[in-house]
Amino acid sequence: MDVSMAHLRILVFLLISAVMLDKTTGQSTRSKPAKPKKAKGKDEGDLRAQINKLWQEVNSLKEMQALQTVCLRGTKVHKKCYLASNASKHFHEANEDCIARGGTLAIPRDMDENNALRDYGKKSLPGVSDLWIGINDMMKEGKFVDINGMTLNFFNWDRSQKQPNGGKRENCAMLSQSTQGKWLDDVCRSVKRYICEFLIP
Ligand SMILES: [Ca+2]
Repeated sequence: MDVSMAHLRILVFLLISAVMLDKTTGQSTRSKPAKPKKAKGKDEGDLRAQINKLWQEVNSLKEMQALQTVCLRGTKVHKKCYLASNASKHFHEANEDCIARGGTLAIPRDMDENNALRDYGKKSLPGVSDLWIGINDMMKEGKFVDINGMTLNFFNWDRSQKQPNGGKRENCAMLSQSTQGKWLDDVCRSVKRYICEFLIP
């Protein structure tokens, strides 16, 4: 946090300096004999390119800072930030809310992530059992994929309850505290709490 804040300040300073320099050179060229047009155009182009590059860096640092802020409130696991929702929503609304914040519904990709998500859910949403995760079989019954339609390599269904067992009626997956983090399918229009995940660069 401190490091990127410092970076941000330096970059903003450089940016202001570059703009000032642009003004000064702009003024001084007036008093001097006019340079050939082509060269002046090139200088301006270079300066503009440099300013654009600085802006890009400022923006990417801002993004990183935003993610770190998310993680200050949420929790950081491996290369992900988890942040619990404040409200209960339908599966689609829940995912749209996560996307609007720059993430997606949490998708546990292996047992470590699943356990981390379960533990974070227990801590941040006490008393809440069921959480939407970014997994569904809306496109093809029985073929569960992630929120982007990509194939999954990890599943954690509650086989003791023969999950998923909802057929065409239940196409969205949830992680349940009452089954120690195992997954169950449910009706996508039912309303649940959820956790968003954000990938950290
Ligand atoms: Ca289904």
